[in-house]
Amino acid sequence: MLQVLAGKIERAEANLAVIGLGYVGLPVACVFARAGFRVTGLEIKPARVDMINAGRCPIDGEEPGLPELLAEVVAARRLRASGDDQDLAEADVILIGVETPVDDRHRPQYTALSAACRSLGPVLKEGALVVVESTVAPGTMDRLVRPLLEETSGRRVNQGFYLGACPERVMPGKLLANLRAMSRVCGGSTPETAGVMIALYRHIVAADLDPADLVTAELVKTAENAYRDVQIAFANEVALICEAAGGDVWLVRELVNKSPSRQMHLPGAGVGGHCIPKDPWLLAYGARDEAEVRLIPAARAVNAGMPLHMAQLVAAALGEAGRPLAGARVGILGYSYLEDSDDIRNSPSEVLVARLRQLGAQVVVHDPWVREYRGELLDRLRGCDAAVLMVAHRTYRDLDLAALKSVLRTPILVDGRHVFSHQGAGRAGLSYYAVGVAPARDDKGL
Ligand code: SAJ
Repeated sequence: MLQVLAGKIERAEANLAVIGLGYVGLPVACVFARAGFRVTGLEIKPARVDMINAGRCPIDGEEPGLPELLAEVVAARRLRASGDDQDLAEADVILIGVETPVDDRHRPQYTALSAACRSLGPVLKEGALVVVESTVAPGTMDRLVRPLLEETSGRRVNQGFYLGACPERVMPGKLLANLRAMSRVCGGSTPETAGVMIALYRHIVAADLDPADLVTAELVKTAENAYRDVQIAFANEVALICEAAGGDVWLVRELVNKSPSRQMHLPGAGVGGHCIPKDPWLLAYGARDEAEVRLIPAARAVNAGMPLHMAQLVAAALGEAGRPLAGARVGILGYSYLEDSDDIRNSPSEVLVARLRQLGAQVVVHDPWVREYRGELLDRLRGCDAAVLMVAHRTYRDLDLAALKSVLRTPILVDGRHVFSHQGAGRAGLSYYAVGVAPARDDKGL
């Protein structure tokens, strides 16, 4: 059966279905449709189904090429969105790209993934290949997806259907580019299944396609993001030590990275987004109760603490100026989680704003990329007692600090992303505080 499927895939004649038409599912549905496959997209939100079938892209933000590609493949009737599970019955290959968040106790929430399996199982075609693209904790394919599909389809894996994990490596703003340019791990329920997955993804991926088993695919994706979180946490911890020890973490980082095979990451105001704050917990969950996991939670705590550290820097700066935080007016520059992005998921600024308000400050927010916070920056910050740089948007790099000083009630600038400098702020008459730079050092101007 698998060889028959392999032939249909080679010839792009296999019927494809994608469950979940979000950041992951929609781009992959479009590029497989462009590659010649007939693709049915299953989406639970009716408004999204209608938008897609009208050829309109439901994803916010700038996604170069995606709106045009979507319109093209819908017009060519190669991609159709549907809310009806029965439309899965004809699919030879089904990709699942639904959300896999963690709850406030950092445990995976597989409601959407389980629902996708339960809706697919009863109509799963004999010999079909099911590939999960969502990021899942190691062990999830074998402990949750396989049994659910076997139970609801009445078929056994590697006999009545085949199973794969091919974790997505998408990045908002580069969805189509990354899909083609980034390598993928094709984890199969058998080595032959991994081979068929490689034949499938070869239609849309120009980079390496690495065969693996299911758990390896799960481990790679969660480990690559946990790696980044731990690296950022190390940089942040060195920043905190520099503040206490009278150092400048940016100078320290520059010199450390001159040492061979050192790549100290960027310290800053926090770690947001849809991947990095979540995937380390998925990796940790894979240890279950067998392996002791200490570094990953510790790194998460360091990074989650950085927005609170920003609140401490603001309080210290106001204290130096003889103004209590309670009742002060604080201006936040940047609300998205990443520079030049409108994505606010897990934004560090959200944590800072809540903390400052909890401590009695009035807070105003500016962000040229986020609809509700757009507007004239200097107008927004007029009368504030501190300006706090949280996101290194390009537009902030050109900010006229003298003009900023002229509208502030108290001339304080707190820099969470090393966009400005002590010298530049000083020339504009601003008191400058920065993550990783000791205030005492500022006085010496070393
Ligand atoms: N951040 C730091 N210091 C750093 C790097 C990032 O504080 O040195 C912060 C950012 O400000 C942001 C958060 O971490 O708040 C995440 O930034 P990110 O650059 O990791 O961007 P993401 O969240 O979009 O991560 C994605 C991930 N890609 C996938 O999951 C497929 C990640 O694996 C990539 O490494 C990352 O893009 C990338 O390299 O750009």
